[in-house]
Amino acid sequence: MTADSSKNERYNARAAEARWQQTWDERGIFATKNDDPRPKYYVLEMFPYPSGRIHMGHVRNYTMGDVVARFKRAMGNAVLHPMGWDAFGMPAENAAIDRKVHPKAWTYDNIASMKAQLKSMGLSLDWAREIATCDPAYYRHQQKMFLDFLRAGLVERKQSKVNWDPVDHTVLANEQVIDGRGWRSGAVVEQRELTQWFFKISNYSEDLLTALDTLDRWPEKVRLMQKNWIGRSEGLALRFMLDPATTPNKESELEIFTTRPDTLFGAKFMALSPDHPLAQAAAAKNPKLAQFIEQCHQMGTSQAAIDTAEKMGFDTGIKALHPFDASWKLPVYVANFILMEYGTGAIFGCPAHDQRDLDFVNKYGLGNTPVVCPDGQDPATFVITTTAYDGDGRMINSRFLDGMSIDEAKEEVAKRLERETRGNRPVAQRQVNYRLRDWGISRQRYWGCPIPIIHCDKCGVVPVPEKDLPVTLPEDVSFDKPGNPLDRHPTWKNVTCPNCHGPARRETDTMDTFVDSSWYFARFTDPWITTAPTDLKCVNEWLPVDQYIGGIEHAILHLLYSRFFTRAMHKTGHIGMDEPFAGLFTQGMVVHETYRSKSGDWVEPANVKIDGLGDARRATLAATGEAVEIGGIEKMSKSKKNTI
Ligand code: ANZ
Ligand code: ZN
Repeated sequence: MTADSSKNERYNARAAEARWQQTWDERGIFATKNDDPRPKYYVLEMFPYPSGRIHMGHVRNYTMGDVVARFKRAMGNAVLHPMGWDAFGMPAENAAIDRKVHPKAWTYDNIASMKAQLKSMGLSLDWAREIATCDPAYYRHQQKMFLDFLRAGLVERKQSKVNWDPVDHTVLANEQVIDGRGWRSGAVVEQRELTQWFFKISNYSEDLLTALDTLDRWPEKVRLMQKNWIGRSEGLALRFMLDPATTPNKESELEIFTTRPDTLFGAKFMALSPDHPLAQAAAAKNPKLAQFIEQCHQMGTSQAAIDTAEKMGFDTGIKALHPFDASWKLPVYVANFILMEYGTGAIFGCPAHDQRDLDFVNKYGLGNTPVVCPDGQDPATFVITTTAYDGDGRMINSRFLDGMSIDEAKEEVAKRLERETRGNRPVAQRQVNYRLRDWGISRQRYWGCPIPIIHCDKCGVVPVPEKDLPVTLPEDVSFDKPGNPLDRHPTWKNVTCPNCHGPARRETDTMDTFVDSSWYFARFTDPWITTAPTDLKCVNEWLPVDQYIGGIEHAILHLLYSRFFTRAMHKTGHIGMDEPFAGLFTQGMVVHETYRSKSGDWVEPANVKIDGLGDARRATLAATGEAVEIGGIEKMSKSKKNTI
């Protein structure tokens, strides 16, 4: 082939693709009709946050979905392949603070440029269905569903300990705290007590767990992650008697939760969460204990913080009586590794068979007695020193349980204590506990969906009447101070109570942006309907999504929230099924090196100049020559700016 002919035959992408893309647009060939009689196929990629420019992670994700869409179209399906924008969230506010642009202007500018980029990829998307979650035409329906969920008992307002991100000045859900740090800011999260709105996802703990078995086109790994997150435990709630002579206010009993009632004869101590009422009562009379509790509060209460912190306790002087031997007294400690939010916030500690308990007794010199002996070990010589034994075996040192298997011993203890009553109630009851907590959705931020609630001094919490929806965000807001601009706005929050017509205040918290993404896949099936969030016929014909594609980082957050939201929509009549995604593919993560300037700010790869190789590799700011620190290779993300 001569140089000339190769030039002539070469595919001119710039000319050819633009021409064909324009033709596709003009003919609307990727627009999908809801009344198309062919078999329906819904392929969806997780919609992007409009951060400004698409990155390689987007390219990978949307290409995969596009291949599936084109294949299914070629196979004769009516294919739904829509695109939209997960458009609320903090980066827009941060841009407003840093660059004095309005979050709305910033977001819509970004949408325009990213849309142009996606279009230049030639993706076969139905742009007629485009939605942006920051559009009142979208979020009005979300407000309507919030009110429907409230009426259905799926929303609750309660005071609770929350994860407070001191950098982003907002509350984070448990799922958004990773290793004790805010998922976006990376700041160490603090604990605060606030009144918040919660979605009662825990109503569905069992259902969300068992239905995982039906998701046979989901990666096993994601199902396992959700299973562990839901964290079902079968155990016993057991009321220990207390020696009233030792308690602050003559308290006479303490209820604990255990998954190992078989180990009761190995008990060495009891432990209370620092937030347990009995701990609080004791602290009121003991300043040293109060000080210890204060110290515990400074440590994060995320699981990771608790698991890694050194075990610490404070002996309250209170004594508990062993349920099978009232002459056997156990010291009651307040301990930093007991969570108030799980079980009853109190435990009995069996150090031989639980590592946390063993670390604890080894520190406070309380000793241990093994009560489960592994097969093949001589019970006479079996000892535990620094590693607890949590495996199988036969019961030893356990009176009437000796010789039984663990399961037999659990059953025997449960049977005996269930039969026994104190104050007309059984001493013990079988109980199933879940680690899954309700989803706190209140955020003290501007750029989110307003929570449609009015607070009246006379009437309390009053839902905004449906005829007044949407509650829209005011546009004249200032970002010159930290905190929530809605709260500072001179007039927005002042309203009349829909109930008594007296003066009242709007709720100024907005919804977690994960609410926005919990139902957008349903809205795509008919994004035009104004009278309801969904058209029931359309949504039930298209859903569940046949093939959903996105990052594994959403294995718990978005995918669990969406499964909950679909159930809640089902209950309130907005959809006819429980599971939104029949097939799930989690694409691998696109990664890149990270860079930080001297001042600690993340620097985009495009602004970095690299010299040298191997150990001699050095990075500088291309513009100024200032040295830049080369960090780890991490998932491309807007927060670390390591995107190309
Ligand atoms: C005695 C015992 C002996 C336990 C033993 C374990 C091993 P999962 O499986 O996670 O549900 N626990 C109960 N409530 C707690 C709380 N609020 N904070 C911290 N720990 C708590 O584990 C349940 C076990 O975790 C319970 O069983 C309890 O310790 C502890 F050899 O009781 B166990
Ligand atoms: Zn009122």
